[in-house]
Amino acid sequence: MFKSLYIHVTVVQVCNSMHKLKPIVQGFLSLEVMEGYYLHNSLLMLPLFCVWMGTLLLAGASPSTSSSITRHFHFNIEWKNVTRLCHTKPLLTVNGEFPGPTIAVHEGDDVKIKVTNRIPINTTIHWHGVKQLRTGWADGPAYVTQCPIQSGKSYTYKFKVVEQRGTLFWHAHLSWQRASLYGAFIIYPRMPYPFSPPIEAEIPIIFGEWWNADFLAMESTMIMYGSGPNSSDAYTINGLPGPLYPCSSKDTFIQTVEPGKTYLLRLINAALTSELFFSVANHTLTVVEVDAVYTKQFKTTAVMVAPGQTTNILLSADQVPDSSTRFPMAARPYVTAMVPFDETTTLGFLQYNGGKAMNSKPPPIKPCNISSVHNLPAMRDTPFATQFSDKVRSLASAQYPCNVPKAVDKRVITTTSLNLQDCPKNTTCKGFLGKRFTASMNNQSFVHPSMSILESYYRKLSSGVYSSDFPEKPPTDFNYTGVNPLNENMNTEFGTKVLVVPYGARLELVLQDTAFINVENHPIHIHGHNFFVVGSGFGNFDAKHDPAKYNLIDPPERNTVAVPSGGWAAIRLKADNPGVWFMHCHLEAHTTWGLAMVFIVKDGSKPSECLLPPPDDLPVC
Ligand SMILES: [Cu+2]
Repeated sequence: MFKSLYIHVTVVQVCNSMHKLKPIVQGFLSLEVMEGYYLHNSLLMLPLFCVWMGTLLLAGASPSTSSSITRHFHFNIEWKNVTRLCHTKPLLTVNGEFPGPTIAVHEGDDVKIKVTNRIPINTTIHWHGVKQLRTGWADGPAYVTQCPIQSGKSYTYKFKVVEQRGTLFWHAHLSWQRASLYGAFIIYPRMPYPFSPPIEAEIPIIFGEWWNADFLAMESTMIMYGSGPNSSDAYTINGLPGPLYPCSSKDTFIQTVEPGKTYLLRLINAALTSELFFSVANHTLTVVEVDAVYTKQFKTTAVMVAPGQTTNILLSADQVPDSSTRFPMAARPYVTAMVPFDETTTLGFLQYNGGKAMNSKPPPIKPCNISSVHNLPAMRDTPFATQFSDKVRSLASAQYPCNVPKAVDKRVITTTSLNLQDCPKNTTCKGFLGKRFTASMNNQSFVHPSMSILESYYRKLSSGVYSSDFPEKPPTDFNYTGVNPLNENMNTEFGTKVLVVPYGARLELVLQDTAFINVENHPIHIHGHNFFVVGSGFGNFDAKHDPAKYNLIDPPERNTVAVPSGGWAAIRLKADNPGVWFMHCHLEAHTTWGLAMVFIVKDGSKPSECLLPPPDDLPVC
């Protein structure tokens, strides 16, 4: 059950700059951890503290020394029977856990996660938001940066967490497997938090979805007939739907808190189909971080978190509970689509300690009162979602500067569209109007090749795998958000087109929603880089006037942007991570339909600006 964990300690000393550290002594420590788990507790912190103290002594007691450690984990991908809503079904899990185990590391750590595939189908795992500096081989999206891990095989993801701190998550990145294969990825900072109240405890709150039916079979049906996904049967908080669903009261998340203490809630939206609103009854929430980047603090009654996004909030247990000693917390969708939707609410509870003994049953909740009780915005409250997004600003302090590119080398404008494709002859199509649902960027519907794009790029075998001609603007100008959703809807082209940019290029990407089928909020996620959301708005992007209104002082730095429904978002990034990077909608059905693209960042001139060679155990197709 226990296996040895080797900690590789690099003792460093300060060079001229605070940031340039030079190794002077190397050593090894070992301790025991439970296989497949990382326990962030005093057992691990004690040796780390000792190493730190030793480092201080060796390096002349400089306060700026740090240590680098290798963290080992083992993920077994396996089926496990799980019951929710009185439905028992085999679920894909990591080590039999649902949600999967939390990965917790420190900023600067080397991470090695061995993933063993113990299921009869292919799989991969993605470390969502980890930049993977020069280590694209460990990023995870199937057929983009690696061939899948085949049944019975293992692959060890090796990477370093460089200058990132906060809440991220991991999830499967092949078909719809992430519906149950997900968990928190927490990076502890090397410096104290830049917010003041002492934190009593840190609580991951992972939102997910539950289908009574087999979601992988549902995906196969979607692909075969061009149809849409079935709505999920429940939303979940840490895998638990809560008492508003049939046969579900016992599966309710309850968090105990001490009156007067402050807690850090790490909100993660791992759901597949929905942006979500979240609130805690009677409590004000303080946002301090999004997508593992500190923000300016702001208070809010509720949070909007899109699939692929994370949000850290402070919650003070400063209210007086009634005789139930509990306050409900709730999440339900922020809906912009017109298609049928899971419009249910997942509920958990904040249990105040020191109140009377915990009830065995949660207090009765009247669904019709949820909105007033929990500060939850109405499901179509776009004004709230917009105001919330507009409040998110980078901290932009001396210690945590906002390095937004002030000028750009290239602007790429791309539509993010849903489309209807004419039904091919002699086939059955079950999308709207008897056609096939597709989705596209600049009218290109992304097709996964049958081998890894990164590998074919690295080995210069691109022929037949991808082409380097992703269009840098829409093929035709039209009134993107004003077209007739059905009459003017257009067929797309299918292919694997990539955008190639030189190392260090300062890019601006304008993501333009369209009205085809319906306008909709698309959470666009970029691999390998964070970006800055410098502008957004409703309607069509105006290249003449909108850039003048950009925020180039403290725009939010993120890995996933919720592009406004019927609007646009402009993001900037410095392409300083050589490799092949996926960019896609984090609404899973939209990615299945092709709302995705790939960009390649070429090597720079220095060795430190080049992609590392592939690892020996890289899976083969
Ligand atoms: Cu989308």
